[in-house]
Amino acid sequence: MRQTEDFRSEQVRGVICYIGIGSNQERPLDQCREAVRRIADGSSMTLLRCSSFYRTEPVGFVDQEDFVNAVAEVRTVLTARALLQALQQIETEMGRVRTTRWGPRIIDLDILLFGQEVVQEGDLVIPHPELHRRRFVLVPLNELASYVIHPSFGVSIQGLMQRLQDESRVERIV
Ligand code: PH2
Ligand code: MG
Ligand code: MG
Repeated sequence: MRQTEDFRSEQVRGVICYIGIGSNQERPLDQCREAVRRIADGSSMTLLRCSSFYRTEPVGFVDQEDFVNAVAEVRTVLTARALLQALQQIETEMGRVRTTRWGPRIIDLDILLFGQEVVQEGDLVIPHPELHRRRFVLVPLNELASYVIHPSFGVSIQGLMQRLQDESRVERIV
């Protein structure tokens, strides 16, 4: 019994989350890799897996460079709010300056899913409100989490992929 509890406390504690990673400035692939490295090195979360990296057509504000996008799977004991702060700290340390919404960025780290939690608190909305509409999110997320259920829609990621209308370009690079 003791062994089981040790195992639970060390290995099973925390929530599995999916983080969207994006960049379209200053060697975007390197920026995305650097973000993954910082996620893995920090003490506040454990990197479990990372998707492939994709070159993607800009969505929303289209007159900007292509993005590189990926998704990281992490386990964390942080609350969703504290995870947001940890990710914003990485963005700031990597030189992110907040300018136009949907405009160019050196790094963007978005909480896509936080276990099965649904959060609606102004600046913190989980699942990410655009997740189901964006090919550049769903393609890498589907690599890691095709059977995971979107907690607001009750549909798997694979199911969202099948319903996806966005036809923008998403090409696997590595
Ligand atoms: N992020 C945005 C707006 N548009 N387009 C692509 N392809 N990839 C992104 O990460 C992205 C975007 C705002 O966060
Ligand atoms: Mg974003
Ligand atoms: Mg963001």
